[in-house]
Amino acid sequence: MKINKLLMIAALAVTVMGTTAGCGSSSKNNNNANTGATNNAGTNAGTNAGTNAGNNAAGGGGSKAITIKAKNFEFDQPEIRVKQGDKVTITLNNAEGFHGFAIPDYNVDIKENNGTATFTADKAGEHEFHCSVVCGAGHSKMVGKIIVE
Ligand SMILES: [Cu+2]
Repeated sequence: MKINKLLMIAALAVTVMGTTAGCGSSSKNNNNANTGATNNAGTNAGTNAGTNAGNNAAGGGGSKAITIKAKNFEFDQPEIRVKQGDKVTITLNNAEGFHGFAIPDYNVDIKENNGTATFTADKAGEHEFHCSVVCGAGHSKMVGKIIVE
């Protein structure tokens, strides 16, 4: 009997506490409103169409259109190969950030988005290209080479 009484008291205590807790919890706010459905979709939607159009299999003297995509902080093509004598048209596409594209050996310097430059690749060998707009922390890493063979 003694034990039963204790159990009943305990049960009552639990009930009371449970009720109190229930009241407390019912006043809790539901703060799960949608934060952060940020969408990163759709940057870099491909614009590489037309790259390498008109590649001349016989080598040299053809015309070659190349689209270079720039983002923070790299070009999508660190190495470009053309044939000596090719007429090369380069289009700079700033997919992210604002960058330039310069080949000093060929006096090429594109500084606007979707700007183009055309030159005849008459000097064989490797020629450096780099970003020509100071674009931020990784600017100096934006280098590559055009190989005229
Ligand atoms: Cu830059």
